[in-house]
Amino acid sequence: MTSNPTPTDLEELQASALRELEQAASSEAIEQWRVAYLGRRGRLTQVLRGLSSLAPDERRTAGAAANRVKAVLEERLAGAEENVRLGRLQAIAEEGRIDVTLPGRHVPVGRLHPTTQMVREICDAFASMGFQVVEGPEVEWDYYNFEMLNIPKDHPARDMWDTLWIDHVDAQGERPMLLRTHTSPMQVRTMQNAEPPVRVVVPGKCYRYEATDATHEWHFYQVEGLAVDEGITFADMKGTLYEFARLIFGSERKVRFRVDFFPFVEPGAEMAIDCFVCKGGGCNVCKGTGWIEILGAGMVNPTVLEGVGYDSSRYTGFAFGMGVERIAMLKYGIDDIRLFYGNDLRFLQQF
Ligand code: FA5
Repeated sequence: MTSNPTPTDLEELQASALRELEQAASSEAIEQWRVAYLGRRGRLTQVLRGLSSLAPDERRTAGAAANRVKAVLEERLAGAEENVRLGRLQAIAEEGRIDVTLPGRHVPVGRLHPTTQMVREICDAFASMGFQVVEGPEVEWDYYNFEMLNIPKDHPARDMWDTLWIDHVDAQGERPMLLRTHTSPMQVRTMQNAEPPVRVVVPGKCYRYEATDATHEWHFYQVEGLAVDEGITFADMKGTLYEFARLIFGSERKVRFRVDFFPFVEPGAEMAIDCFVCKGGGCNVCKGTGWIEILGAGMVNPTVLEGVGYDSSRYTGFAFGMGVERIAMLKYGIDDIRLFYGNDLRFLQQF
């Protein structure tokens, strides 16, 4: 059928083409069919080429008929390609089908680290008494960590805090930068930035160049407290800390204050609670004494107040500092501080 196609020839060509297309189930088969009929050497293309040898009248009629066939074939080709595409999508959907009747998969939910929980509990207790929560830098200047806290260079009191120094040397050849050994530098920073009345608690991480054991870590958390105003007395400090101990350890707790020394307070004290395991009778937890020390405290030293520009004849205040992990150990009966940072889920999941 290279020339002179009759209408019957074209009808047959169309019929056989459509029959074959119906059998073509894959995109490869469809492509083969396209090449066989509509490709450059395809059967219909040849018919169209043959038209040029016809007389003009015949060419017009046969040409129109052949173009109609071409349009039909092209349309059905597009339809067949679309069907294959839809079939493929359907298969993918079937494969990834969601069975809504299956039981759900367990999604493990994280929780706050016990230290974080304890920090929040302690801060909440003081917030309920009107203290504001503030935070400060862990990399600190010697100036704030020691000097402004009434601990000048070469003072023996510096030995109370084994310090990790930062490798930064100033013009005098000294190392003025360190990892803060306590949260007390925030007493100074807070007072420098505010006029009394001041009531803040400062949770944060501290570092010490210390060998670790069951009660000592080289990094641990403290919560600092500071209250400065006109007329604040030692009795205010005792009342505040007593209330704190009862909020954290229960309303039955008794509290004991004994004298202690910190250069930035005068007088200084340590506070202990009666042992909640033996109720004061003496046991392992309290090492037979009936009391457990929980924090250092005292009236802010007038030297520190004057250092930040406060008038120490007008203002007085108290400050305190406690170890967060130690409080959590007491509260939950944990016997080794190293458990907090051992990354052992069996320990952490208990909180
Ligand atoms: C201080 O650090 C003072 N800044 C506290 C203070 C503040 C006193 C304000 C007066 C006024 P001390 O070195 O005792 O004091 O530490 C306070 C608490 O931090 C300790 O009672 C303990 O609970 C905790 N602590 C100290 N060293 C470690 C350590 N290596 N590991 C874990 N906790 C520690």
